[in-house]
Amino acid sequence: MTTMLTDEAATTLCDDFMDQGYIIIKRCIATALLDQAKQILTEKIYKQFKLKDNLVPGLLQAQSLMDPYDLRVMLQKELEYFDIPEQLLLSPALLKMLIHLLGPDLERQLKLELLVNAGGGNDFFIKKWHQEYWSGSGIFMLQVWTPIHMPEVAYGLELIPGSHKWGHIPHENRQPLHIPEDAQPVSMDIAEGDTAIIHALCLHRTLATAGDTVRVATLNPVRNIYHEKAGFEHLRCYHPFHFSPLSKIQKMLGNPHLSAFRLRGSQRNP
Ligand SMILES: O=C(O)CCC(=O)C(=O)O
Ligand SMILES: [Fe+2]
Repeated sequence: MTTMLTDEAATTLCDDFMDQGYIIIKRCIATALLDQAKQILTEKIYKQFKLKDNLVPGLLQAQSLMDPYDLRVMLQKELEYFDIPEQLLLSPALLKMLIHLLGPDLERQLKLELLVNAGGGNDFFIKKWHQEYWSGSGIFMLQVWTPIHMPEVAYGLELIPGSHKWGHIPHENRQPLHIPEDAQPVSMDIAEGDTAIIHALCLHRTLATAGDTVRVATLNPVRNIYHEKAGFEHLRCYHPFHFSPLSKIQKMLGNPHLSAFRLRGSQRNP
């Protein structure tokens, strides 16, 4: 069962977001949707490699049989094919929060990779402290981070609350040149069914899983369709997934010239 977000709770989360640079929305993703996502990933691994019909052993074996980055891209594409990212983002409490923060005209970034934290020292997957801004996200872009498979012993991300107010942090070779000594990192309190929304300037990093523990998450950057670009978003690929009444009217009018009387007396639907 997902919980509905009251207006009061949404306002509190907005305040927390301003203060901390991230928020966790609890129990906002339906279990059935997460189960569907797990099933899709398991079946893809099975079809591709004829590996065990079980997500975690399948993933662990698959990443030794294929370039681990290509594997993650392939799996995210499979989730895309079944429309999982969009269904996640349209989960009522999450959508409500996105609308509170960005307004109702929303698009999401495409062509990403699935985040699989499966041990190993590869620092491409076990990310060091970073701001998303370093990788081209504008500051009006929100990172929506959703665990799909997350056993209780697994960690989410570690974040530095308030670091989004430090501005663009100088960095070299994907590492901050300096983190203030009094910074107090926290491990995010997140479980399957929850989702995190992170500001593009909030410092965060991966907490590596231990042993055979595997954590799978999907990151879906979201922005307002009409916001000025503040990073290099124009070099990326987007899909609009939610519209305000004004945008719906504009679409109804059919073309940017708003042709006179286009729909007058029309029986056509839509
Ligand atoms: O899920 C992770 O471990 C890292 C996610 C992240 O921060 C990123 O992909 O930018
Ligand atoms: Fe990140």
